[in-house]
Amino acid sequence: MRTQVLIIGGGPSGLLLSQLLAKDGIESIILERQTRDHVLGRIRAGVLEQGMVELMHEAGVGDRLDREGFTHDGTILSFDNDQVHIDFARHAGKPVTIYGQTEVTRDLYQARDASGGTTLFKVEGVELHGLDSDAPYVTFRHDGADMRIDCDYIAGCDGFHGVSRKSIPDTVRREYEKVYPFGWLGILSETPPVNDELIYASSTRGFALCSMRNAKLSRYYIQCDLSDKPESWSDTAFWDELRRRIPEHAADTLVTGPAIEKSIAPLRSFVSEPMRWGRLFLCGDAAHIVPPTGAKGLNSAASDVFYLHRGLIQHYNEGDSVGLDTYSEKALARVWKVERFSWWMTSLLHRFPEHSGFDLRMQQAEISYLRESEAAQAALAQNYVGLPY
Ligand code: FAS
Ligand code: PHB
Repeated sequence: MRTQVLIIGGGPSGLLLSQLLAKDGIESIILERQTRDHVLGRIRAGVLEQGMVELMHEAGVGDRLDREGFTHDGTILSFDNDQVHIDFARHAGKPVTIYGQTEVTRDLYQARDASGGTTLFKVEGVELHGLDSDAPYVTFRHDGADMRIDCDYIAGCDGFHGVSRKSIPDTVRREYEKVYPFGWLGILSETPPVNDELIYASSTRGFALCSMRNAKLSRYYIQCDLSDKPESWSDTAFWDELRRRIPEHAADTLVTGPAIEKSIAPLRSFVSEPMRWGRLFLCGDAAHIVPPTGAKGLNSAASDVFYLHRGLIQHYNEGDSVGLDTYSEKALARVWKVERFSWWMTSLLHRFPEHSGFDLRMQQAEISYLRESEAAQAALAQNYVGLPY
């Protein structure tokens, strides 16, 4: 088999890239390790930057997003019972859209089906070859058969645990990591959201987040110990702890119900440089991870896809490879700013076991400054809604 762009990974990065390329007549094949249902069963991100919304429209999958997505012009940060409203419209001139990653992935799979693109599921043993040549190819097993696909370029969209990043030689790769000493215990419940905007709650007991998927489906998180297990948290224990961490007005009106999904995500900051090696380009979680506090994981995957798509179009349509040659530098410039913001939001809002009294005072001073400074609120708003591509 042969294709122009071989995409490893059928998550949001790989799907969005394939759909944008297809719109421009460039052929791709997606290799996905799991089944489609497994991919669609993942409950992950919920907040889309305007840049991601625009890319979804460019990919021809913006209609349901427009109909069912919630536009938010602000968010609340609360500190015990104090709170600050961050006004996106006033400080950043654009909103964010609440639309679950599951729905993004569903829309993109449906579009890929309609465009007749090839996606091979349940592939095994993917290996990348010839990355530093002008004839790269991948080998893998599918339906019990050994397969090979030759291509012009390979997009490594296979997430943190994928094979692509590790195909870049250790002597070339530079990795930067910070692992946080806590996780997020998240639940999904068929209950009305407690507030019409998200609430990022910092309290002496730890962080909590009140989010949503639609008017009847809420998403809540509480900071938890890394040793915690979802099954060790009853629904009642979760709701009681959430109430202790969010502002009283929210705790008093919170509608609880059975958790239809309960999981714990570890938090880490991670970047692997470079994001290109020869004919391999890394996108999304394959190259970088952020703690979800800034809602940037999915959105930074989108900006990578934007840069790579533009570089490939420029190459194929104009024979100009400047976009591809500057991909890693451009993508990383934005990635590091997103890493900074996600680290800052996490450091501001969570309780750290190793924190001294001084560290606690620093958090409180940061919060007071945020509450009193329009400039500080504007900086948060501009980062949260999404820095320019
Ligand atoms: P993904 O990991 O989504 O997709 C990679 C795909 O590659 C997967 O389908 C995988 O099966 C496949 N794959 C892996 N190895 C392969 C191989 N060898 N061969 C073929 N296929 C292979 N972001 C937020 O903004 N907010 C959140 O609340 C949030 N919560 C998260 C919770 C969890 C548990 C995780 C893991 C991430 C969360 N994220 C969140 C980040 C998440 O949304 C990612 O940023 C987003 O999924 C990135 O998309 P991809 O880069 O496509 O990677
Ligand atoms: C979510 O709704 O899953 C969500 C929203 C905002 C975040 C993280 C997760 O910062």
